[in-house]
Formats: sequence, C-alpha cells, structure tokens
Amino acid sequence: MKNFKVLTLAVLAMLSVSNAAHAEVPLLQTTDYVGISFWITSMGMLAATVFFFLEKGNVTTAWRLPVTVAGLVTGIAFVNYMYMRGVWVQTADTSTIYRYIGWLITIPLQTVSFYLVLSAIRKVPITMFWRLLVAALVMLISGYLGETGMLQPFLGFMIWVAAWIYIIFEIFSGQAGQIASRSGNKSLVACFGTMRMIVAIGWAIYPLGYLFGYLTGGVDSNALNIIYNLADFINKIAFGLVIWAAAMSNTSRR
Ligand SMILES: *C/C=C(C)/C=C/C=C(C)/C=C/C1=C(C)CCCC1(C)C
Repeated sequence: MKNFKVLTLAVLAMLSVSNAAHAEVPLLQTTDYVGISFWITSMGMLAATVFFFLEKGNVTTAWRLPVTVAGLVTGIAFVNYMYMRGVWVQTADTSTIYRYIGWLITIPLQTVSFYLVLSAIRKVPITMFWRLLVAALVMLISGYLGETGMLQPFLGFMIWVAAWIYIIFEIFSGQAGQIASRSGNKSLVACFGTMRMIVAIGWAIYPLGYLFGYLTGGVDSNALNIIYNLADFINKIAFGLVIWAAAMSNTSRR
C-alpha cells in the first residue's frame, strides 16, 4: 500500500516534469538565478508533499487531517511553481497574479489549519473555522481585485491588511490563541506559536516587497521573485513541518 502511494506520487511528479519540458522551447539558463530559484522551490514543494502524505500514515488519527492539509498546501504550490517556472523561462517575467491563483487555495487552507490543529486535541467551536475562512477569503478577494485594477489598488491593499490583522488577532489573543495557550499540550503550544509567527512575520514579507517596489517606482521582478520564492519555501514547508512535529509528539511511540 505504501509502495503504491510512493509510486503514484513519483509518476505524477514525472508526468508534470515531462509535460512542462514539452510545453516550453526555451531552456532554463544555468545563470538564470531567478529561474533556478523557481526550480529549487518546485523540488522542495514536491519533496515536502511526498513527505507529508507518507507521514500522514504514521501519526495518530486525530492529527491526520492537519498533516494532510499541509501536504495539500505544498502540493498545490508545487503545481503552481512548475507553471510559474515555465512562464519565467519563456518570458523572463511572471506576474504576481499567477501567485494569487495558487494563494487562492493555499492561504485559506493555511488559515483554517489553526482550527485544524486545535481540533486535533480538543473540541473547538466550528464558528472559529468560519471566521478564519471568511477572513482569508476577504483578504484574497480584495487583494486580487486591487492587483488587477478592478478595485482601487490602495483600497484593496487596506482591506487585505485589515483582514490579515484580524487573523493575527484571532490566533494571538482571540479564541484560537486562548484555546492553544490553555491546552496544556506542550507540543501544540510550540507548534501553534511557530505557525502564528509565520503568519505574522513570514507573511509580512509579501506586502513589504510589494510596498518597497511601489515606493521605489516599479518592482524589480528579479528581486521580488527570489524573495517571494524564498518566503514561500519557509511559509509553506516550515509551516507544515511544525504541524508534523506536533503530530509526531502527540503520537505515542510504538
Ligand atoms: C503560501 C503563500 C502565502 C503565505 C502568501 C502570502 C501572501 C501575502 C501575505 C500577500 C500580501 C499582500 C498584501 C498584504 C498587500 C497586497 C500585496 C500582497 C498580495 C503582496
């Protein structure tokens, strides 16, 4: 069963690699560091996805869902990175809009992960799930509308930031934060603490890069892409790893 799963994942990965290789005529240049950073991030996302899906079978039942969701996040990012790398190699540019398309699924999944890890150790009101989900969607939709010019960009930005601050409030001092700190579960407290630092600090890298480009008149697409790729690496892979680590320490050793 396990071998079968590994095989399926390997075949999927190979398929997507060979598809991409056919679709594009230009090759990745060995001195194209932005392109290389897209490629490294793609491989990291794939490795993390395989890892989370395999490890899902090794953690106690209650923790399977958050570990699976961590794998979904890196899996979606993997697919999106394969695509963005292709666009970059062909055009030496890639719009943040492509990133939004992946974020549209990954950010809500990561946001509700706070509810999922808490639910792994105790019963949590479902209203928390909905609050987190709605806040993530408000953030993304306003950001997308601002980015594409359908909404006044500054307004889109402000709504994004407001929804993000709301999420930060919820996981630090709101109901989610309180349940975590009172859980008496050390590894959950540690995992929750790192997850929320990623949301508060790791996520701030994106608007800072954006603002910096905006203020200096025109974003340097090379620098911005490398920064975003690195940020995604930490914000998605490390985020999943701390969930996995908490899951493992809540799983009794056989
Ligand atoms: C896995 C991907 C993650 C965690 C992406 C997070 C992205 C952001 C926090 C983006 C934030 C932005 C704003 C706050 C203002 C508008 C510009 C954005 C989209 C870069």
